[in-house]
Amino acid sequence: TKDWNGIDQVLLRTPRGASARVSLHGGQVISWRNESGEEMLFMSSKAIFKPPKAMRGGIPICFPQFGNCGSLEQHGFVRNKIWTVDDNPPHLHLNDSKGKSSIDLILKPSEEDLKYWPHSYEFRLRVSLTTDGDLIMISRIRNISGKPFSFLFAYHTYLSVSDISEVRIEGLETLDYLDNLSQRERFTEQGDAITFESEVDRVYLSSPNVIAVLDHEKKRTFVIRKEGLPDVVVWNPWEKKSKSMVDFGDEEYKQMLCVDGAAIERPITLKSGEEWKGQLELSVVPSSFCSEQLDSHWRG
Ligand code: TA6
Repeated sequence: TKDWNGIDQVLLRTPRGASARVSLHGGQVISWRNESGEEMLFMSSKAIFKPPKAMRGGIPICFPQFGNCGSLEQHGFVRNKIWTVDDNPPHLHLNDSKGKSSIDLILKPSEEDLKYWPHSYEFRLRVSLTTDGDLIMISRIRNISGKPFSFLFAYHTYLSVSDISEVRIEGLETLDYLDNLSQRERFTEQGDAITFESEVDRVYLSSPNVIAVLDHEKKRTFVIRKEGLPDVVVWNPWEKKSKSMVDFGDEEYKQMLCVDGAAIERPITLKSGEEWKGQLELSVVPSSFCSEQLDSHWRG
């Protein structure tokens, strides 16, 4: 079902009580709860609700730019725009929503927007909850201008974790990464899993389409499955950086980890009329699933 909370948020719910809340401000998923009502995404206690600015948490969408490597505002502008509900999404996509609770949003540039990013596009976002409570986000970006354009993209996903020093990421071993903490210099991951004891801000390149984030204390694993998103951003600001952000509580860095399905190393170029699709699927499984089971169960 979908219930409107006021005019700018929609609550998706499954028959077994899982839920997701989507805000039209930025097309941002701001909550994803399991059947016991536990919140799976981080939202800072100091998040600033100043529509349409993105809030510190949930899943802001970064497009057409990632970071501040370009002429636009940090992470591009779509996360700071008001989206609208797309009542008649193209029929060919309806099979995406079989047995799911879904909302379709759409964003197109205004005349004002075209002044600072002169490319016409249609950005369709479908947010769905499966009957098992998995969260699926499908972005379809179509170039409707007369000429090609290129962009970067990320689902800036703030996962809620119990204690960052007890969290491991599996699936990024041996990959190259760009380190934002050293002028995006390129390194190769040597570890057998990514663990955290200080600020991390990296873009892992050409990653597998299934990543596991293990929360030791909660004995649960986030499984991130992606399509069209070759890179993975891993970010925790740690204590010093988070204290410098007004919308970040002093100790909250311990309860969050950004693991973003992204396309950053190689910009995506669309010819006129072409459409790009980037899909992210988030599930939570008991950590009793050892990696072999993860392999068969999730790596398909
Ligand atoms: O790599 C993730 C990152 O670019 C970090 O450098 C940090 O800036 C984070 O995104 C948050 O960005 P925001 O604009 O949401 O404060």
